[in-house]
Amino acid sequence: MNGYTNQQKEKMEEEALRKAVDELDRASLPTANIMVAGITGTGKSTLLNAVFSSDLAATGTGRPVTDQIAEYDSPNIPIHIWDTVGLELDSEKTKESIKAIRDTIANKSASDDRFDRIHAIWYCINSGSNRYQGAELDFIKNLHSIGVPFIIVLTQCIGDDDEINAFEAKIKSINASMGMEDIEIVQVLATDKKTKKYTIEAFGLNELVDTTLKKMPDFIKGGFIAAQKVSKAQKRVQCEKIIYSYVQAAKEGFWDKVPLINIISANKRILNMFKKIGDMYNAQVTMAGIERIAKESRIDFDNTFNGLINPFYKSYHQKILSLLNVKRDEGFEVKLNDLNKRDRVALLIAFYGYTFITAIEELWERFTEVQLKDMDTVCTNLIGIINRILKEKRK
Ligand SMILES: Nc1nc2c(ncn2[C@@H]2O[C@H](COP(=O)(O)OP(=O)(O)OP(=O)(O)O)[C@@H](O)[C@H]2O)c(=O)[nH]1
Ligand SMILES: [Mg+2]
Repeated sequence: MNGYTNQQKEKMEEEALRKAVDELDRASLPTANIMVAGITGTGKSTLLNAVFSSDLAATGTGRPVTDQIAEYDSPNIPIHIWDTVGLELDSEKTKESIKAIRDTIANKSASDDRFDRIHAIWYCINSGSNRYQGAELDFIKNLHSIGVPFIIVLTQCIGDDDEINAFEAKIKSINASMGMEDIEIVQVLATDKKTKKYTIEAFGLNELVDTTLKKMPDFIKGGFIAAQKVSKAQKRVQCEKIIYSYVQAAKEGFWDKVPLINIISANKRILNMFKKIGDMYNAQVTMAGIERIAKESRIDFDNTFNGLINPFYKSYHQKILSLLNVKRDEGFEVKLNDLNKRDRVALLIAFYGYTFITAIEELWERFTEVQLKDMDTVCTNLIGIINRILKEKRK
């Protein structure tokens, strides 16, 4: 930056930092595109209802692109589903269907806009079918060649373990012989299976979510994690990432460098961070709701901020540090003494970020999907939980 005065340089730096944090605030969740394919009755709809919000498949706006594909989405959930319709694989008609499906997905996946592509394919095969050949195998080969992350879901796993494992091994070896060793296979029972004598509990959904995330491109993961309702662990990991991006911005000195931007602006950023965390748990809470929570709860940014340097609050301080200690290995260093303004803002953000995650996790576990869609219920209960957590921390 030659030819600029120091003052100009500083101003430009400020501008760049301000942009970066604004970007952080604005970034909304990307919508993940998932294709679910497989022959009729394998359990695609059952699987979708178990992984995503239950109203998605039932009330989603199904806009068939072709007669062979149904689309589902929802205004509240950052996911878009492509589901094959009535695939039989034996008939002549199916050959045309397969071509149409393949072309649709391939066209999307050639899109310049990476957000518009299909980000993962779940191909469902009934675990009891013991069939991996002929037209279906051709179809899989065809879909796989598009180059989208591909997972075979062995559905309705209620049969003999050894038989299912043998079937999986057979699929693996056939895939390997055809250059498709990158295909992951996950065994799933999407909903409990009740028989007269006993119930087999659902399993495998967590593994399906984890495997999908392992293969899915990074830029889309946030949307998928928010949309799925299976893995709380993945939601927490994602929320910690959100907190650390705000903490990082604070540590880089955003609040130091921008004149007149003080603790009040930091507070607003923290509210934005809460909103992002809320979105990750699919709790319908607007910015107005977040503001209500901040106002009506014991959340007190200014006092906490001042408490971070006041020796009187040493024990409080200690609690915040122990909260953050877990993260020290990942490079988040906090010095007890000599806390400058940046570090204090960083601590403030982390402290309330963790408080909010803990509160919303509790809400998410206790409440039904329907309850989580009611903003008043969400806000009122979050206020209660946050107050309890803050009271416990202050003891
Ligand atoms: N208990 C239990 N039943 C399942 C599961 N998956 C599928 N089923 C049963 O299999 C039937 C068919 O499942 P669907 O989810 O409708 O299958 P689909 O692949 O969507 O079928 P099409 O829409 O016709 O292509 C359901 O009525 C369920 O009874 C499962 O994970 N657990
Ligand atoms: Mg279906």
